[in-house]
Amino acid sequence: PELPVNILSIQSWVSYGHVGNAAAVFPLQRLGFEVWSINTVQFSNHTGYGSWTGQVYAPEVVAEIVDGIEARGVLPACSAVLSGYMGSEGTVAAVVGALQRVRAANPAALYCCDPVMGDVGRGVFVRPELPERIAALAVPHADLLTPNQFELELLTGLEVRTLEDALAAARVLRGRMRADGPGIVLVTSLLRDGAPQDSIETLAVTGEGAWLCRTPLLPLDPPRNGTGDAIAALFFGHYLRSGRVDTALSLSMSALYALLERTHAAGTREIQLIAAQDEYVLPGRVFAAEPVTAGPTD
Ligand code: PXL
Repeated sequence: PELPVNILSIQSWVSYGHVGNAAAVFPLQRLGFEVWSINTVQFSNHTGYGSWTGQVYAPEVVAEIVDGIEARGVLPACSAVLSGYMGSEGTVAAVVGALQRVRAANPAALYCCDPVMGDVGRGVFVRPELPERIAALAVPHADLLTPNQFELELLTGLEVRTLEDALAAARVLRGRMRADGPGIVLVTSLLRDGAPQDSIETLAVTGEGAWLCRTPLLPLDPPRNGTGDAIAALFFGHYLRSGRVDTALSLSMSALYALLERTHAAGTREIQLIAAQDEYVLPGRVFAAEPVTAGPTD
């Protein structure tokens, strides 16, 4: 598509560091997108530090901001909606409400939902009622879903240990997404039986096929909050730019690897989101997205 493309991104904001919109907006802008960000909270820093200051906005603020955008007459020019961590049931409903207003103005608008719920090792870290609400309210409208392996299991109730398990679960999830859309499931942080040690994989599944991108495993400790938010933004952005899932998978994971490698080298708690800017458009080291053929692979 011709740039600039306008993306509505509804996520948290932090002043110091990079999670939520503070992890998603800049990579998307660096890829050439106009980002209309709506912040669901404004905190001093991410919650991984254990303490923070600031406020959670009332869910009604999302609709209020959409009112103002609508009053500019520009809503039909919004071609994509991105959502991430949602702190409450009210936020889930507010995100879906905003999406429906965008779609009323532009039925072709694509929705990428990052179903943030938890992670292997940490378990569910959102309020206990949220997974079911996200599954019921947001998933049916999604064109792209970016669960990690844990969230894929939680959403489907299926155990994911092998590549075949991951493919089967992703296909179950595809069946619950918007039927008129591209139906893309991106499984992140995949650690499966049979994969090489010291690597981590990302799997993209569509109605046309599946692709796997393998990158070297960097230390998972300390946790790099915001990594998932950056992945969803980079993958959605590269998909909107190229219209190709294999290209989007390869470029987004190559960019992500460069970002994490730089962060590891710097030894910082926060991801090096700004310093890695040149990697977003043209990653220095490109990891290929390999088509997944039927049957067990290594
Ligand atoms: O990365 C998800 C996220 C979103 N919003 C806030 C967070 C985090 C993760 O730490 O703290 C406020």
